[in-house]
Amino acid sequence: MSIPFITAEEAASHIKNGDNVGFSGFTASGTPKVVTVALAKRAKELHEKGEPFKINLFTGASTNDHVDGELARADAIAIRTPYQSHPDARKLANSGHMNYFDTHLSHVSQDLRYGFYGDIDVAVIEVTEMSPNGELILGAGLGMTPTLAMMAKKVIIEYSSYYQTSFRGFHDNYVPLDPPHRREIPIYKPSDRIGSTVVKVDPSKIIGVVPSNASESIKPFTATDEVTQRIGDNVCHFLAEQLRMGKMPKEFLPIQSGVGNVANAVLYGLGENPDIPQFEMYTEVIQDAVMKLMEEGKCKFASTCALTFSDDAMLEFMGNIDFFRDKILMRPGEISNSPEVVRRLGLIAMNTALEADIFGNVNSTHVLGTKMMNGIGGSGDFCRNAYLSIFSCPSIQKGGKISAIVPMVSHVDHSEHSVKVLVTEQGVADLRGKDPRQRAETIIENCAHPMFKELLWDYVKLATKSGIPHTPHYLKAAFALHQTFMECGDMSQTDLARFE
Ligand code: 0RQ
Repeated sequence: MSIPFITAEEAASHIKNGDNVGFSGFTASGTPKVVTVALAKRAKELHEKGEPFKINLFTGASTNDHVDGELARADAIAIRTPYQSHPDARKLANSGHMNYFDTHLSHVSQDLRYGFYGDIDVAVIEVTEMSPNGELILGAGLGMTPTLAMMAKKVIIEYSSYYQTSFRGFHDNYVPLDPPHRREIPIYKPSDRIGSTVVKVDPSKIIGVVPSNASESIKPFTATDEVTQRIGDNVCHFLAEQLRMGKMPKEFLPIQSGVGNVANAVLYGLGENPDIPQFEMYTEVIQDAVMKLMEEGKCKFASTCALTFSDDAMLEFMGNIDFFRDKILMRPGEISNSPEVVRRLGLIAMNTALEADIFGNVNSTHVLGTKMMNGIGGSGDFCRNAYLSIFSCPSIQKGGKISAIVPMVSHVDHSEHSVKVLVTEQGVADLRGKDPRQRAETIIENCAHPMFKELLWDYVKLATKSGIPHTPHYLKAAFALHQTFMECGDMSQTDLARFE
């Protein structure tokens, strides 16, 4: 059968108020770029006429301005999961205008197949190639696409001509059977291929094909500053020391790294450190730094869900694509982040905290316990199951008005039971084998900023006096630093004496 080319507007007209809509991609990469813009325009027009129009938006992870930005500004999102990082979507979530539930990225595809969130009415999928029998070659990010293609009642294809070179062969599409029939995911090393290079979709479900030539619009990273650089150096020295001490196999272990400037700095640091051997990655996104590490021979292979390259780096990648063909596999998020595989491979997982408490609990998502930043993303998938789970952050924020090390985190994403190592620009706290009091000591001494050390020790003393010494907490004062920040905008003004 022949599949028609249609306009973005026509495609958008097939999406109805209240529909569950799934989008391809992971981070900005591989997400649709034109249908969503037409959809946002339609939503605005309907709203002007007084008609309701909101969709429930399911994606692999965060998206780009074309999806979260456009649809949030049009107030066209009722329910959103599993992750967003766009300022307009964040605003909508925090103002109560969008029901955002923040969930582990590895869970969403299976939650959809289990029927937890209802049917997928429409899937919008960016492809770089397709055949009339419905075989799709995806682009720079997979996310949940294989599950969406399988479940969706209707499919809209965005055919991207931006990529001048073929992505054929980079994808490893695999959908596990669901319980009680699930078997092991047969990945025993990052480069094991288990699935198909194509996603198959029933052509009778395809409404039409919309042409697009937009890039991913990913900006290059800001240059590493002193704090980020010191965090990166601390992580690298720690890992080199672990190798020297024999606490890690001499072959080293595959690396997972979150997104952002700290992650980039750590990766560059690993590249420059002569004590770190060549390594592989089993991760959810690879950023610009990884491309350089591959070219230098330091990173031998990367399994990922997306190529989250800045536009400049993507052009460089496309220019040299054959070099990378046997060095990268892109997989769906439930495989790139599979807890089963993460545990088997024994990853070094490196993710980012907003704040950590003196016992090692980590908050990666909620500012002051209530304001959603982005979401847990894949950090939980990796942290809980890694060989070594490392969290890093600057020790202070907002010019020292906020300490990232606090007596008790205002929201828990990663608990003290999973977090093994904490790193700030001040130093490294190795929490393994330490009881809560010992953890408090090493975190305060090694990770807290000098301007907050005394305050944190005063809290421990107060808590030890007034409570059970195993985990020294004094609940009346546990959020005193947060409370003071809310009252006067500066945690360092906290007066613990009033709790004596
Ligand atoms: O504010 O934007 O006004 O300057 O938070 O903080 O230090 O610039 O760090 O951009 O790397 O983001 C945890 C949010 C860190 C991110 C988080 C303020 C700070 C600044 C950003 P401004 P930084 P980053 C991969 C794995 C969770 C998910 C995850 C994240 C802004 O890394 O979302 O790891 N991680 N996923 O000033 C108040 C504090 C603060 C604070 C920072 N304690 N209180 N404000 N800020 N700490 C992703 C995927 O899964 C795809």
